[in-house]
Amino acid sequence: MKKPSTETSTSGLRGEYDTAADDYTVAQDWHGYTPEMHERWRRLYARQSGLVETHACAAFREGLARLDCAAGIPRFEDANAILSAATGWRLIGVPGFIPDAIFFDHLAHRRFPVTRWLREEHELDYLVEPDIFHDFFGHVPMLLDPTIADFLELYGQAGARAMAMDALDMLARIYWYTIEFGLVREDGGLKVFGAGIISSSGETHYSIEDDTVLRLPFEAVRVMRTGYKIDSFQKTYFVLESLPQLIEDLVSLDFGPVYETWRTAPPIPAGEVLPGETPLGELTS
Ligand code: HBI
Ligand code: FE
Repeated sequence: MKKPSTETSTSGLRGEYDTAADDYTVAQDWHGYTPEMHERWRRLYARQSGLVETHACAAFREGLARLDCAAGIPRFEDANAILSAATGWRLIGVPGFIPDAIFFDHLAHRRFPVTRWLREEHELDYLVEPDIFHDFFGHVPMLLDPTIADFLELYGQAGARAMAMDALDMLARIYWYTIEFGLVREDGGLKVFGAGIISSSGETHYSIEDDTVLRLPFEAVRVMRTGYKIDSFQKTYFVLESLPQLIEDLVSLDFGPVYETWRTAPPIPAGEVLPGETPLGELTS
């Protein structure tokens, strides 16, 4: 497969698609990170970890604590020792966003692609592409949760069929509204488990605390029909009753007919409530 061409970067670590293997993996080269990069990681970590205590679900808080990665950019091999014992997952270094088919194949084999480079100083608050802070801080804690560990493998397995049925957009929305921007009800309140939220301080506050935010109960087909925003805070969040609901709802779903019915229909715009739907009220604890 032809690899996408990439722009040259200033860090010297960014977007090394030319040197990646056929499965898009690259060595982490942990010794290549500069003291400035480790210091930037510490600042990003310090800023987000306070919010984690108050706004993230228990699985995220526990996972992050187990990873013990406050002091600097973590080594994948250290995380892999913890992950392999806990859930059998393994981190692999990648140069950034990788093709869908390859991304799915890694997940189906319990390999989680983590971008190796760290955002620049002027991008601390916002980045459109994944970097190591988003991928590691945002995603890896949840890989220690048995439910999310199993779910991501199932998601990877589902990829080939979705692509064959020309319904990738529908499957991708499941990932987007859970793994990236998912909320879960916990102890009567609302907590964050999505990596896209928890790696952004603004969106963490917004998704949980803002009274005007549209929050709907998680319902797999509704999620698969809902378009999403990539350049602003989400206009709709879906709330799981518990993390296991994710697996329970999706293993019992026959994706084929759902894809067949909805794949050519225009998506429900983010932020829209359908007749008969009841948005969740204030759940903040
Ligand atoms: N590659 N590195 C990386 N990270 C992602 O989250 C990712 C990807 N490639 C494809 C992809 N996500 C999604 O488009 C699929 O979930 C559909
Ligand atoms: Fe992500």
